[in-house]
Amino acid sequence: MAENEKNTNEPANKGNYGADNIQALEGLEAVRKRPGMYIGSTDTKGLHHLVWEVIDNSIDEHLAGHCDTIDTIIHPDNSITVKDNGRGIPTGMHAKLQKSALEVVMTVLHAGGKFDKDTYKVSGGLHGVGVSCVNALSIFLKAQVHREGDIYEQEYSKGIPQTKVEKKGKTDYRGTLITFRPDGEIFETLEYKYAVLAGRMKEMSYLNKGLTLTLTDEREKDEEGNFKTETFHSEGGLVEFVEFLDENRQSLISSPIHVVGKREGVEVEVAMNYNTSFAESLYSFVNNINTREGGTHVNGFRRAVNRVFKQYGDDNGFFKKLKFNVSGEDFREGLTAVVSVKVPEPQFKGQTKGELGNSEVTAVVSQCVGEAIKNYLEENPKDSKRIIDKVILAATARHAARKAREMVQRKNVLTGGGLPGKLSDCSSKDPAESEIFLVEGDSAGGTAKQGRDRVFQAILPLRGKILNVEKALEHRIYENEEIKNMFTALGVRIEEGEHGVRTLNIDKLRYHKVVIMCDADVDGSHIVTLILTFFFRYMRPLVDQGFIYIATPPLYQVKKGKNSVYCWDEDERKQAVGSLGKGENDASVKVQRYKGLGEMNADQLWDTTMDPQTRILRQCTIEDAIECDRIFSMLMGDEVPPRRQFIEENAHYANVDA
Ligand code: 0RA
Repeated sequence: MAENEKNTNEPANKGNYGADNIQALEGLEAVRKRPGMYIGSTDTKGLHHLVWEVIDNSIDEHLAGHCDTIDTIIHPDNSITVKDNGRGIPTGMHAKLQKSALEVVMTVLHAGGKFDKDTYKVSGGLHGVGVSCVNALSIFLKAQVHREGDIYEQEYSKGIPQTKVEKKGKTDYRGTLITFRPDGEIFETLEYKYAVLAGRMKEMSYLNKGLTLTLTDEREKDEEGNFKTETFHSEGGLVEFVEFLDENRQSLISSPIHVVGKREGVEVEVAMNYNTSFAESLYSFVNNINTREGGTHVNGFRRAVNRVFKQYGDDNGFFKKLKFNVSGEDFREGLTAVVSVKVPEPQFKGQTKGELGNSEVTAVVSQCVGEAIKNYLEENPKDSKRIIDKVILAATARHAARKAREMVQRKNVLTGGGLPGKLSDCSSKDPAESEIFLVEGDSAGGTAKQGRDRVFQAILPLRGKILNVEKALEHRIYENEEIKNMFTALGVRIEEGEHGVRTLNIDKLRYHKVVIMCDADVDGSHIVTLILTFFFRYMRPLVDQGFIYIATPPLYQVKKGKNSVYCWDEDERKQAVGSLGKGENDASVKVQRYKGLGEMNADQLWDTTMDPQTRILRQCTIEDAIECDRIFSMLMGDEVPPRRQFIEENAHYANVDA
């Protein structure tokens, strides 16, 4: 570092000090004026982004070979500490700016951290804006550096130093600790979500094998008074990642196919597995950043998979009996893969910058993956045949599915968007104010129809248990009456693009609230899960955009004379029994356990569950997509033991209904 400081080539110029200082302030002012430009948004996503910005600097230290542990703590006031055992942010005098390098790193926009250009910055948040942005957006930040036996500290508020860089004593430790509290003037919410942080850390541990990440939540204590804490570490990297993703699925092959390669300065690592399910789970990363919308690296991967498997099947005559061609998408069913590339200068595209744009990456990935799969197929004929058999099954089913899907969608178009007969639509045509209730059973559907506000609330009754899409071939899904009704009522359609990639077109979505309303019992929960599985696998954008909700009917009505109270849980019931009567043994107090929506009349259903003024709607959001994927595959897939265990650990209704 010392060398780099001298390397700035410019004489120390005291006259510039003021000007540089002003520049630094202007930079941070810009961040505070337009935080969205720097961290994406000021909602919960932006809030969490601050943590990734800080951790990314520590990951850089890991990638440079100087750091193996990163500890993150959520403090009770939702401030965050990130501690690493890297080299420590340099504290010496920055020749050009005439102040401590620590202050420069923390206050100058884009100073980033590394002044040396030898190592390209491989990690880095989506925006890669650096820790000075976090500083600018924090009401309080303290940087503590343990370096060469000394502790240094500086504090800031809104990015402005509140103290000098001060020596705080001696240390045997080496590393950096950053503690920050996000500014309430900037962020819409200040509450950190453990699951969001843990999910991403788990992901990072697989992407950076050998690195240990810990997460501690000081807001939550267990019975023994210990804080909630988890450690994330993987020695197996991507192979372990894929095994984890497929833990609850049945594998077709003995172990994942692993690809490691480097070409034209681009590092490629892929692990892939085939399982007996019908879903594809593909996660892609560029420089450790999750590229949700894929991009050139994913295209290269698909190209290789399609080309090499197709060639292998053709060469061995496996496809001879088929009356139609296998196509790209047939290689996707039951595929679980993680594609990770390291690109020196990544270009991100798309609405959310979640798509890699660098065109040269396609060929690089395609070649690396192609070679590796080819070798694998030659060396593992038994596993290869199993994959090919699965592909043939997929191709056959696809043929049927396309016809079925076209039928649903064509009917839709021909009849001018004819709505399902079972739908009681609302009169409003404004999707933003319209709601649709998906109601379990015709009888509850009838009650809901009477109870609703017909101006903006539509009712679609669903017959009992809808199809389990996790276990069904795709064409069965489009043949299913309840699912067809949902497509037509919602006004959404599936479109097929390159490589058979399906996207959901929601331009004509007719309601911005899609409310799943089921009985408050075990069967009802099962139906909610079935419907959510369907939305997660086939209408994912509706979940991502926050259009999916779950209604919460009350569990009890507690009544004494003319007074009555609805209760949503056991505690509320106890309280109501206490406040209305003389406690549990008071016989004039009546407790009704509502097991089904059908036990309520239309007025009660409106008052408790449908009236926007009083109801409780739970919005479905995805905090951790990977965990979600695993849980759906576990709840709805073939493997029974993990499901039984999950239910035993999580069953809430068991007590109530026992
Ligand atoms: C600048 C230069 C060097 C390391 C860092 C910054 C650095 C930044 C952060 C942020 C969080 N943890 C960090 N650890 C290190 C290189 C230091 C050297 O050459 O000694």
